[in-house]
Amino acid sequence: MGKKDAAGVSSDTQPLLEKSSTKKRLSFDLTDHVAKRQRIEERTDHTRWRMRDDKGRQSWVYLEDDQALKDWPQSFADKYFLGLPVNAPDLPKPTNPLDAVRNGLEFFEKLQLPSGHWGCEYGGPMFLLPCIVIAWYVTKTPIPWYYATEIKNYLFARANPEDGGWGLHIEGETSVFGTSLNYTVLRIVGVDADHPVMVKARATLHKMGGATHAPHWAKWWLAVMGVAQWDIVNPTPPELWLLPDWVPIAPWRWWIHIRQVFLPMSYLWSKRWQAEETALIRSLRQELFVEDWAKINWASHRNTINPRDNYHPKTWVLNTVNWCLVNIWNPVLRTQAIAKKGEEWAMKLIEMENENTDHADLATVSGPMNTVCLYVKEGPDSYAVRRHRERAHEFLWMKDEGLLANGTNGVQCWDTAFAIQAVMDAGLTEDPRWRPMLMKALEFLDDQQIRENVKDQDKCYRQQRKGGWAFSNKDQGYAVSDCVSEALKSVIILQKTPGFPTLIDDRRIFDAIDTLLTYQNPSGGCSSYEPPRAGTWMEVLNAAEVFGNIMVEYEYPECTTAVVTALSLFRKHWPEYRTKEIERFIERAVKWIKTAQKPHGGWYGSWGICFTYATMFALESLASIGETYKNSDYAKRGCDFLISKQREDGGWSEHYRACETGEYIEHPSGSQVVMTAWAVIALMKADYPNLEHIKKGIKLIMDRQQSNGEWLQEAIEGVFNKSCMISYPNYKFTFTLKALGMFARKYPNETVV
Ligand code: LAN
Repeated sequence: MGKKDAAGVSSDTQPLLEKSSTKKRLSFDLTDHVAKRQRIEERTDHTRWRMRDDKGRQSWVYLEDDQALKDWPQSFADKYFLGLPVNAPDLPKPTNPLDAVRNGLEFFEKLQLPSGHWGCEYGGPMFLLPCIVIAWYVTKTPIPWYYATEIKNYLFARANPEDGGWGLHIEGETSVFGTSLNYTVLRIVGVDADHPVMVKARATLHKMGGATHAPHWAKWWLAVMGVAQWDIVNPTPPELWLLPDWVPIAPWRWWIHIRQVFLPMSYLWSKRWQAEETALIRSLRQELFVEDWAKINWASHRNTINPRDNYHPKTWVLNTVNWCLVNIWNPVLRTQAIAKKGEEWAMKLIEMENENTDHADLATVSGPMNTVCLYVKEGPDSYAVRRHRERAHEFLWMKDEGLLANGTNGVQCWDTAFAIQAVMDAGLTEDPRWRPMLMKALEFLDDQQIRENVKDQDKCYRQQRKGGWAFSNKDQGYAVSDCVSEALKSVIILQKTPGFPTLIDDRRIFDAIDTLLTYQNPSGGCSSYEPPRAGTWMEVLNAAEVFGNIMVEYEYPECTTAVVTALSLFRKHWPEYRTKEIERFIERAVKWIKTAQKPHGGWYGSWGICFTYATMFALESLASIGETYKNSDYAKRGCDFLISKQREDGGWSEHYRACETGEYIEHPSGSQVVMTAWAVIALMKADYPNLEHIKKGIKLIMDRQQSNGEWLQEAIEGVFNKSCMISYPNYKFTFTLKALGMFARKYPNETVV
């Protein structure tokens, strides 16, 4: 396709290396960069934005050219994402849950993108946009005016209305992490320091102690920019990568996200690389700190942190390790040769990651960091740097409030799998009305299945992935236990429905099963990307301060249940394949689910908020082996827990603080449709006998449905690492539809309205 936006920045996701004009177009002269002010406007024309779906690679394109505007009309989905009027027609008022499902599907179908998946914003965390924008700045990557403008608008819209700062995530309280980095972003995109928004944010930042009180990751970015000095950054020595594999703390054992972030961090820390000084950098040195910049004793602030940012204070063990690294290892023992060897191996691993993901990289932190590393190693115009620049677009999302960064390069496979399952739960897969939509979804999952393991997987410490699915798309290519499971279930469901073709043959289904079977931990539970490679004691080395449970993989009821249900469905259709192993897997997994139940009867959720989410999964696991309310104490206690949290209006409403504190906390804004859907699904799975409770929940979901079939966005739904929230906007469709559909099938004679 090769569409180009008007500013000449290609939104093409294919390599541009061969194209002769590319070099010229993307190379950028520093003097220009410094001298020219970033163009920034009040707003862009939202009718000019388009979501480009290139086989599941999403990027937003701004059409400045009037002819292009005519040639590429804005779709329903574009308008919906941008908050523009979509004029979806009013539908007949549903009188029963199944009609409500049909109305919901009428609307949701229109949001399916050309490649067959459902796209959505995947925002929430407020530290991701800074990673991208600072990486652009230090690598002298031009920022088109319409990006700059909408980044400004997004951050203005998301500034805390009271104190003007930004938090760790959109619903979180103001922190130094959020405020120091987003303030920096606004300055980079061209907002003046004396703009009232900046004056207010700066005052708040200063009240919190200024950027010397920022957590590790912010200090690292500011050091890369040269706004802070490297001595303020706790050590991240790349030579840790040289430790033999058997060493218990060797980084290959860490959770994939933390090791992939540590990797580029360690490379640049070792090089103490800093961006070329500009007027803006000099100015930020004055703006972000309370003290006179020239007099700051940087080393003395390595461990200074504002209490609001200190969710997981560093342990005395880590503090001791850091002290030894700073005072003994670095000055005395760390030879040039060791440092060089460490850097070289870190760079090799970064290059392998780039090759394995075609420079998309694992997620929105490591990707921009890797871009800077490549820029430092290879210079501004190398293929790797240019390809990273191109792929960065896939992490951005445009909406009514402006341009934000997504947590990953999309939610493609994950949401598509749930969309299919929602139709299945309502018993509508054979209805020809939905066949075209489902066919496209199946074709998408067919195209997105990962067909090979990564090259040299042991060398780069990757997990087997053949036959799996990633959360987003195959380019990113990191299989996750529950993403593989949900996609596999959806494929099996459709391919076993009369009228659907077998796009994925048995061998490829077996590949997925073979990979899934590698995910079980000794405890019986399943983790996310890999089985744990070290014990949870590794958390003593958690240096990030702002997150919990980040150092290693844990077992999760969500992931475990997804694998259990996928294996259960699989063995119904292929009872002969690895029968004994599957049986044993399920048995051990459900046993683990039982051990993870909390004394109050609920389960703690790590990826959705919070007990409501995980309890839904856990009760599904129990149901899959026939344990329900009437015959299982575990299931009964799970149901009683949920019932005890049901609100007067029939809904459920859990606040994200539950994830941080480990206690169920009510959301002050009242019942939420998504949580209500999770709770009623759970109760239905467990055959909860008192239907009145379920009916009240179902009625709430139906009452909240709009006349055009949609549901409106409510509070944030997802979480990671205990402290950071993340949006799953499609859950308001997929889980509501699933709950209504399940109800309609399970209790066909019950009336709700
Ligand atoms: C995700 C998103 C999907 C999520 C589920 C599939 C829902 C979950 O069941 C397993 C874990 C997984 C894959 C997951 C892990 C952590 C991610 C990638 C994220 C929450 C999206 C963003 C987050 C990532 C860590 C953000 C970058 C931040 C760092 C701390 C590195």
